[in-house]
Amino acid sequence: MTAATARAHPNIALVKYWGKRDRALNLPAVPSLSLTLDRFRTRTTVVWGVEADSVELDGALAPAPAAARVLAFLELVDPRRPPCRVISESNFPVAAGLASSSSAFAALALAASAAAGHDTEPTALSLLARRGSGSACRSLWGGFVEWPLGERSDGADCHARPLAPPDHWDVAMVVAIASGAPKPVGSRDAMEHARRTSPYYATWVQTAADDFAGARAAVLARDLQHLGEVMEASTHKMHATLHTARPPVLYQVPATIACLHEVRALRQRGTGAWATMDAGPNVKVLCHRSDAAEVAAGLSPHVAHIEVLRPGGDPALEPR
Ligand code: 2P0
Repeated sequence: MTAATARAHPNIALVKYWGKRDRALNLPAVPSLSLTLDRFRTRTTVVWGVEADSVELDGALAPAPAAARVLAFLELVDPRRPPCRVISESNFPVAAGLASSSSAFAALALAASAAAGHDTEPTALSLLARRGSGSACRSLWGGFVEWPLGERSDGADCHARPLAPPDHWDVAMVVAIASGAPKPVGSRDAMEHARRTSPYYATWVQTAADDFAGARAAVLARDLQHLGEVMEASTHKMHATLHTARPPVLYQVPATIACLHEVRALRQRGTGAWATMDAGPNVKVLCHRSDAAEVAAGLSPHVAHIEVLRPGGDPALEPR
């Protein structure tokens, strides 16, 4: 029996991953770029070689579909694995829409690989984590991370890589939690639904490379206005594929729209703030750290809860 415990932070896409060219291998249709957050993290222990498989999430036995997904992931680590015990806990609400699957599968990839005595080099782990959840491949590094498409049909070159470290840029992500209600449709099903039924999906794919290149250059140049404009274009195009799917998927609630208007009003008053949304109603606002308190104050009348986060670091194994 061997055991390992790993911690990883979630990441928020500034240019979105949305749609797959290969569903079995989780190969994206578009390149994406993200910011890894501080403070929030998933902590996962894997015990390799016990009597029977078990999966515990946030203090309770995992529901069957979640347990099956975790155990199927362990088969990727080693198809001849022994029974394993997995214990995972996140210090942030899943309902916060903070990409919990990104930190979950990054932490699981690191803990399981270490427990199995395998390679824990980050690129190998990024390839592995991608199979669990696409966005997880970006949580193998802190700071700004890019996930280019790769070229190979087997996905062997489809992994994320670091673009700039956490201290590259003094930015903040202000998260406005517009609703804690369960999502009407999960992101995995929603992106496939948009791919199959939205007439705008092809345009989404065609224009993604330019957004990726623009955001990449803006991060390296620390050009917040350019990055913010590209980020907003990416999120609204992603949601346009949902609004034009059949039937449409609408994640926004009234508080979401109020936050988007507030962000625009902040900009009109001279504060550099730009919004992004994922597969849920919550709004995440990118700004300079020095403006984060003002942005949070502007958003607070519209929502019940606000979190201010900064760029976070790499995943890590806990010392034994
Ligand atoms: C992202 N999202 O880039 C995008 C933007 C949500 C909206 O990656 O099917 O849970 O496991 O690969 O990673 C959420 O999708 O999907 C996601 P799978 P995942 O962060």
